[in-house]
Amino acid sequence: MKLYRTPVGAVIEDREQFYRLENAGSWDDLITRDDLLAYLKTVIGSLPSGRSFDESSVAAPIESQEVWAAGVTYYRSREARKEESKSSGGGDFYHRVYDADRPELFFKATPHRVVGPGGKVKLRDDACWTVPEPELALLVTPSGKIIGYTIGNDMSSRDIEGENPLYLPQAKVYDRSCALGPCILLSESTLPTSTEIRLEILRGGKEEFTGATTLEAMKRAPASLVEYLYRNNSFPHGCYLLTGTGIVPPDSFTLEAGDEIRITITDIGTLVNCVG
Ligand code: DO4
Ligand code: MG
Repeated sequence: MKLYRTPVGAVIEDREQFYRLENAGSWDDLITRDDLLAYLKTVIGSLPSGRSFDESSVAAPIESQEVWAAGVTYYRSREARKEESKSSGGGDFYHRVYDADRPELFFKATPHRVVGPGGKVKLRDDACWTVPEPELALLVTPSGKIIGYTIGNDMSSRDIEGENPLYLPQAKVYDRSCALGPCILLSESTLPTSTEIRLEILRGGKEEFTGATTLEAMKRAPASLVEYLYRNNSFPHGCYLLTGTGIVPPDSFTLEAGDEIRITITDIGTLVNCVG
């Protein structure tokens, strides 16, 4: 079952039928429920359904949630980080965190820094090397339960991050530095390791970069990332946790204004954003 946020309320997709959820309270009320999937299964029977809905109106699936992110959870990310920070002496940090019990977790965005499907992600004007990071995003309730999954883009300024690891918040957190959507895939079980994450970047309508990975290549379990994030830390509205990137374009690549970024994750869908 999938859940979309639209200007007219939540829309449920179930077996190719769409249901508009009325009088369900706020988006926050809905997505902080530990029993959200079971709840929607019970109410869906009484809702009118249709075979389509206006997908162009879909918003980012966020109201008051913080967005956090994990880093260096894939070997490919470890290697990219080592390379970009070798002249600053930072390479060793990434090597160590990849092998450590404690993951790298960092604050990524507040809701106003997040764009939804079709929204424009931004390049910092003081950065010259920026890439999208296509990541599986976990939806976690206030109690720490993972109730769903969406697609996240952890936009990253690699020159700022590479200059000094202490600049990470500036490389990662700025207006429109994060995209989420298009929907929440609600599931009580973990996603299969065969789940594919695919990144396509189009420039002038032509493919400039494409790459793919699967969850099998992720070094850490989503539940373990959440367990660390929730240690001594509370999330009254729940949160999103991006689980790290396993796809990094070659070092010669940087995003340009007008590029189209398409991120597809099996069973969730495709998140499309332009750079602007
Ligand atoms: O350590 C820097 C950030 C890494 C990151 O965002 C990722 O691996 O996805
Ligand atoms: Mg990342």
